[in-house]
Amino acid sequence: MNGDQKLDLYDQEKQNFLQHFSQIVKVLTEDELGNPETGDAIARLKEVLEYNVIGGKYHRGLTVLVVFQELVEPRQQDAESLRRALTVGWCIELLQAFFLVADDIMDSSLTRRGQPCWYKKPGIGLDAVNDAMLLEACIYRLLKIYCRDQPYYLNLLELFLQTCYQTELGQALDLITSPPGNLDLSRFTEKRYKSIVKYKTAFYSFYLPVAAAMYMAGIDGEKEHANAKKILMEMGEFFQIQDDYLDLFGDPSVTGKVGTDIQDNKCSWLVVQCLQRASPEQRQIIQENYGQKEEEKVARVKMLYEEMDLPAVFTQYEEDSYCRLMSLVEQHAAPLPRSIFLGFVQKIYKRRK
Ligand code: GPP
Ligand code: MG
Ligand code: MG
Ligand code: MG
Repeated sequence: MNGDQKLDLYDQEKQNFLQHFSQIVKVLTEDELGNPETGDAIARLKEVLEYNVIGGKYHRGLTVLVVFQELVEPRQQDAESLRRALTVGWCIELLQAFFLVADDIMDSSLTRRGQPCWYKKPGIGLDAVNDAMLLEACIYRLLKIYCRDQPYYLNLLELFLQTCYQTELGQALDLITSPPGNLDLSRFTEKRYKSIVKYKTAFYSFYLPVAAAMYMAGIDGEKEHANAKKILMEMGEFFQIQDDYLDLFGDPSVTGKVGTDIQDNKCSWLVVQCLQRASPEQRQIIQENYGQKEEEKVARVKMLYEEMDLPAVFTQYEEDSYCRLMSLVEQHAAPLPRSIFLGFVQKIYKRRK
């Protein structure tokens, strides 16, 4: 099966995946909604789920389902097993919602998925911190309800816990490399950049969904996981570089979010590339304008990036990265079918959101 057919598989499964969400909400809320002690909190949880888990691309969650179906023989794909794969897919979407609600507070973002960030809603504010933690707790409630009798239950638990830890380390690196009001351009190195994105994005967005499906299919060997990880981490780095590019050069009506990386003093791929190529005068422009909220200063940085042809540098990087990924898939996909990785690549390459 080639990448194009796989693209269809994601599209085909999307309706099925989305339809399962109402069951997820039901399982997480129905027993307690009428409880006189916690009923009000559960009603709040329902609202949090409906606002924050829906509206994205669902690539991570769908990947669990698609990869599971590719790894398990059709006759072993009974209704129960498929329901568990759908649920674990939703657990990854819950994890993503947990991270995004918290990340938007830390990044002072305004919009997400085309609507106001949850903490920006009237009456929510920093109560969103607790809502993020509730989203996280739901992951483990679902895993217990659906998977506790499965032989892979402990592997899944450890995988989710470990991935949370890695992502939180990555977020810590992201934050300490961008202290507000304290610009130090020597921090923005390629090396630091790679560590940040490996930890904050690649583990949870790429390794996690494929690894979860592998465990569910009974594939738990270290070698198999290390091979898959090698490809998926490279994809994760590529994906975050796109995210950084789109933060400034994407269309907010398509991405659903307005960029804040320049204002937030972020160690973005763009600023790292800019500094690698900048003349002393150009470096001075960054020194004077980066990491501040004034619109003119942000516009000056964007103008410099354009003068330095960074959009073309990005396009070239995208081509090179695609070739590198294809060769990694050739070398490291086995024993998994290549189509697993190719389908995922097709979903992200040349994306605009
Ligand atoms: C993406 O960074 C990384 C995350 C969303 C992980 C957050 C992790 C936590 C532990 C909270 P980003 O800020 O560039 O994403 P976006 O552009 O979507 O805001
Ligand atoms: Mg962030
Ligand atoms: Mg952010
Ligand atoms: Mg971003």
